[in-house]
Amino acid sequence: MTRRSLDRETTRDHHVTVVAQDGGGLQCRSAVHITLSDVNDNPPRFVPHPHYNGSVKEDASVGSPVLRVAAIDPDVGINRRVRYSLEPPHVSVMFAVDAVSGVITLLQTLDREHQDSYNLRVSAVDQVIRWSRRWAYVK
Ligand SMILES: [Ca+2]
Ligand SMILES: [Ca+2]
Repeated sequence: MTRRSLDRETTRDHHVTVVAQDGGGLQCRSAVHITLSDVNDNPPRFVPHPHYNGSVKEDASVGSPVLRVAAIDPDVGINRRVRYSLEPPHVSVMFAVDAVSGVITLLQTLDREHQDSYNLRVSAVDQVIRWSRRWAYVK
């Protein structure tokens, strides 16, 4: 039993001393080391902020990187492994995001006179719970 809630991301290891005492006042002590295991209690968070602006020349070749989005998650293991995807209805035939790296690339040739900006919404998911949805703007 704890007197207050525990947070692995704040303090992972706790050292406590357990004292056993008999009716005559004799006692012994034991040092106990407790390591907290992780639970998925933190969402991914885009850094440095959830809004990105990118630019790409209209003569860029297919496959060119446009920008990279990045989200961090303070949990450990699978609870911090972030995957990226484009969110409907912003799934685009013009751009794709790499699920692991967060790099947004060009899928088709551009024509600025036809369309000069695109808005994309990228989600970051920590593989357990869909926690965080953020926007990335690509122009
Ligand atoms: Ca997490
Ligand atoms: Ca955690």
